[in-house]
Amino acid sequence: MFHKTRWGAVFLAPVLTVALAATPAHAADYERVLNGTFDSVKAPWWSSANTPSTLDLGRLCADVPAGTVNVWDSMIGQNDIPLEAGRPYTLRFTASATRDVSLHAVLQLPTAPFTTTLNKTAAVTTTPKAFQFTGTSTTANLHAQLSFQQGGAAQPFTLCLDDVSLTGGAIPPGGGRDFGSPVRTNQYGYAIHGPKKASIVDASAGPVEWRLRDSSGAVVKTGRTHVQGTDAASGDHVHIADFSSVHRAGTGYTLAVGTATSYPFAIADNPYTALSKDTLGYFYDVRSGTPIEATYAGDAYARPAGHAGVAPDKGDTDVPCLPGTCDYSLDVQGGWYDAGDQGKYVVNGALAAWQLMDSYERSRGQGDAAGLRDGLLSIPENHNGVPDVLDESRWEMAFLLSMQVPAGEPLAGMVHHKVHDLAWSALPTQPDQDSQPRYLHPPSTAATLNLAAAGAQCARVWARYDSAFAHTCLTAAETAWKAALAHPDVYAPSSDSVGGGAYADTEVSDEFSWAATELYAATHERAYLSHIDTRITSAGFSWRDTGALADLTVVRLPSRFPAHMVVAARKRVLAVADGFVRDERSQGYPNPDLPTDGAYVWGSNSITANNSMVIATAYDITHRSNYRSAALESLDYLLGRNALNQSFVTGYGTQASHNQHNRIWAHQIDPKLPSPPPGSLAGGPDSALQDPVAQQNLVGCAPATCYIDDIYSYSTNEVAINWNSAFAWVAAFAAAASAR
Ligand code: 9MR
Ligand code: 9MR
Repeated sequence: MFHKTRWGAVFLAPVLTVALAATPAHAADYERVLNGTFDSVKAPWWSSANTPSTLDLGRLCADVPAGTVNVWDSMIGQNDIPLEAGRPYTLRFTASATRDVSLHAVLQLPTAPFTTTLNKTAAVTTTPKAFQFTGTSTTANLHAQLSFQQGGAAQPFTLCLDDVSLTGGAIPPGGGRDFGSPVRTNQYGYAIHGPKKASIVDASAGPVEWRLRDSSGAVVKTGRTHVQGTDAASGDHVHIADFSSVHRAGTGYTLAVGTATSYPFAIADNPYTALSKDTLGYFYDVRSGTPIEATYAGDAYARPAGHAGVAPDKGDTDVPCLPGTCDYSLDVQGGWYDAGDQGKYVVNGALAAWQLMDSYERSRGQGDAAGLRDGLLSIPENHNGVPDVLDESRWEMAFLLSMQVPAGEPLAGMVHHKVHDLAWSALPTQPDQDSQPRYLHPPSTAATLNLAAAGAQCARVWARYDSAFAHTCLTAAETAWKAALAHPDVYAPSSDSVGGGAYADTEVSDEFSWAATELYAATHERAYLSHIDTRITSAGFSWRDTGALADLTVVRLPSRFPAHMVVAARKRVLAVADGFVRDERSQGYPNPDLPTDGAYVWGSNSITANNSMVIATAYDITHRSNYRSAALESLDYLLGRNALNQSFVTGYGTQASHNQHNRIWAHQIDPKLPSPPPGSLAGGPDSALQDPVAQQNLVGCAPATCYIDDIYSYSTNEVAINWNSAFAWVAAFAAAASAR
């Protein structure tokens, strides 16, 4: 907000009071607009496609076209404004234009019934003027839209806005949240022969009594809490109740402390069998390039093939490179849609496929192969004699292979980083209705190495079922490896995030090490050994940091690596797992992720699951029960025993996430659409508040509570294949480990 015109003159804006409201009854002037001063960024402001806008001297200036019909045909706006019913709101802004125009300031719901709080006309001149309007909201809604509308102009002009402010409402930003009962449990179920604990928010310095009730309300067990103390991530003072000694199966159990009662939960023989199926079943529902059939997915999730080349979608059948980056196009049909968007990305896609294949390799190695058998999942391939989890991962693997640069082209053997829409599509958009052009984005060393890693693993797991496919995978992996050695520093830029995510990574020594490990396991070629130089650490792993996967692969396949490597890797995995167990036990809620800086990141639930996978691997190595307990208990966190009293898994728990950011299952926006399928994991708390809904509603949140089950909160509440793969791995482990 520099008081400076486009032409350089500095002046003080005269305040023109157009309408004066009675002073609101409440004293606080809560600001409801984000970034109204346009000091350094435009977001989250947007403008119509025909009305390009830019920051100019600390203002937002837009070129308004002539010849449009309706006033709303040319707009500048901001979404996700929270409104409370019966409250007055005051809008203030400064505006100027290159000629005298009338501007409509509108505060309303952006979709039917377009409930309007304020719709006023401002006479804008070439001299910046301050305007003030008021209106009273008749609706409570987190997603109102503030817009400045100027369609219908006879002549084009430039409009500049500054110092936009909307004040009103009684709920302070980030306030008014109620997490319900202080007694937090796994809202789904505990295994009969597993740990059964609850976390209770209670200020008492000494133990308090808890009572476990069955579905009839009869008290079946009582005990006293252990005082855990103040939980740093949430600020809650937490007690823990341990009712592990209860071994009677049943549904509708509740735990009571004082007058507070938990949500109901089950104690069951193996509650994780169903969870395991659903978390793996998720991947069929996100398949691209094939109709999702009701027979397998159920009526609610059936849909036509996405990006198959049937109008209006352009199809992933013949996708060109971003203009100027290559001369060919590729058939990149198939694969899984990444997340709430319908991009397909090699880096995390390879990790997700790897994690499913690893789950299979784990089950074989542990003699649990029956758990991940053919016929387990409801997918078209469930009677082909191949374990379904391999069939499902192959759907992605085939896509990953198709992303490799063909022989004879520059960068042959490298792998395209991603394919996605030109611009972000609207919510909702069904994949067969996506009319946007899609492009291949340039290859990256990271994508190339991740294909090498997953491809080598693919060669191993498919050798016994389909040697031709195994051979294809190995050839692609070896080709990719050589290409990466020749082009070791081709990085995907973080700026490439329009219409799709960036998945940027400028440190690929970890990808080299992981790929070398997988390739050595597949080929026994000594040359790879010298490239294996990463170790698992307490930082765990993610799509960006894959170094730890080298150790996990060595531990998975002890017969394929030199004994000294296996011994060392096992030792490190146990040490890191011990740390994660300590982290889980030291907190009020059983999260094996305890960030050193206290911050929860985008997709934090996947870190919880990945760390749990490390703990589970320690169990597989040692069969020590504390690892099994800790892995099972980490599921309590994801299923509701947390600071939000919220299960992050659709369909699993009374208070369960069901509005995840997604264009296919956008029930929150269109009631005719379903919520995400059961077993969909939400990203989870992200204390950096990286979307407008989080910024509007979570201000001041304790890190572990920076989450909102709202479809527009993509930074806390999206789904993603590499998150569900982590969760599916742990769920499959839990199903197998509870069966013992
Ligand atoms: O869907 C959102 C889109 O409407 C916004 O314009 C965009 C701005 O960054 O962010 C959203 O897009 C998310 C997308 O759906 C996939 N997940 C992460 C994206 C944000 O990084
Ligand atoms: O999972 C990714 C997370 O680690 C990043 O912080 C975030 C922002 O770059 O992007 C996440 O990945 C998103 C991707 O970029 C686009 N599709 C949706 C993914 C999940 O939100």
